Amino acid sequence: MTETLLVETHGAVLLIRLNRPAALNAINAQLGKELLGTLAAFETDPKLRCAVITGSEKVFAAGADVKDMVGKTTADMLAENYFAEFDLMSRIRKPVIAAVAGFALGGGCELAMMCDIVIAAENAKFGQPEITLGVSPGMGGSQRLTKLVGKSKAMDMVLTGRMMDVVEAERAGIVSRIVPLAALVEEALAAAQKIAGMAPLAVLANKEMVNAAMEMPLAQGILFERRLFHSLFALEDRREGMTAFIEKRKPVFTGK
Ligand code: CO8
Repeated sequence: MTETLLVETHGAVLLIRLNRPAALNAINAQLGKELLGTLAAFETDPKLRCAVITGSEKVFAAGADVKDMVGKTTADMLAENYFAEFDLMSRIRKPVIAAVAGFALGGGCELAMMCDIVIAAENAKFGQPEITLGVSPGMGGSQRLTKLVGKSKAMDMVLTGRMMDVVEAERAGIVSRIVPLAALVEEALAAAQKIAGMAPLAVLANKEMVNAAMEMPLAQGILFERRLFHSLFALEDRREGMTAFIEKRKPVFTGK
């Protein structure tokens, strides 16, 4: 538990709840620091295999904290390298799931898109409304949204600032599954537990190769995938997984 987060451990799964209700979970410097610190500790804790980031039933996060930013100058933003530390999200090797209910706007939408899987409740709404404030996305929104939904829809979102409901967000590729609001955290935890039960090094490799698809030309990506696939044959867990399948039993993975 920190001032801006509620943190629980569920076996090998870390559940992080953004908790600034009075500001609709707006991301200020403190929340950013505490969230990234918690995720950095998650990454190095061998007992933890998967993380879930969620908000409240009303809001995932309503963006970067406008009250924090309103008085800043360009010199302040450059000197602080404002929110550049969120690059950590691209370097985390373990899977992180966003469980989104309510508003995921601006930096909140960008935070969700930094996660590996977005599971959303029926009331989830996604948007990049920064244009209405006279600014632009600043935590990767113009880039990740465009890769996820294509140019026309990304332009529509970024230039009009309109929100997508969850059905549109799922159809467009931001959301992986829609679940009832009351079951959101439970479903996200179940997905995380499922991942946490897989061979850990294979999980890292699978995440790495899907991410490579976002960055690499196809031929290089396919070669990268094949080489990683080949390398998994060095692992005891690979032999165990295949042997257990043939012996019709559950595999016992050791992370080796
Ligand atoms: N920042 C600060 N405070 C906020 C924010 C925010 N982003 N969003 C809501 N709040 C506060 C409100 O000011 C209000 O506080 P108070 O009670 O003191 O007046 C409280 O939360 C409740 O908000 P509302 O009364 O507005 O609640 P509603 O239910 O009527 O509306 C909305 C909910 C639709 C979510 C509405 O609050 C809203 O539109 N919020 C702003 C959304 C927005 O514009 N987000 C983008 C912010 S900019 C951004 O994210 C840039 C990211 C990149 C930065 C990286 C830099 C490098």
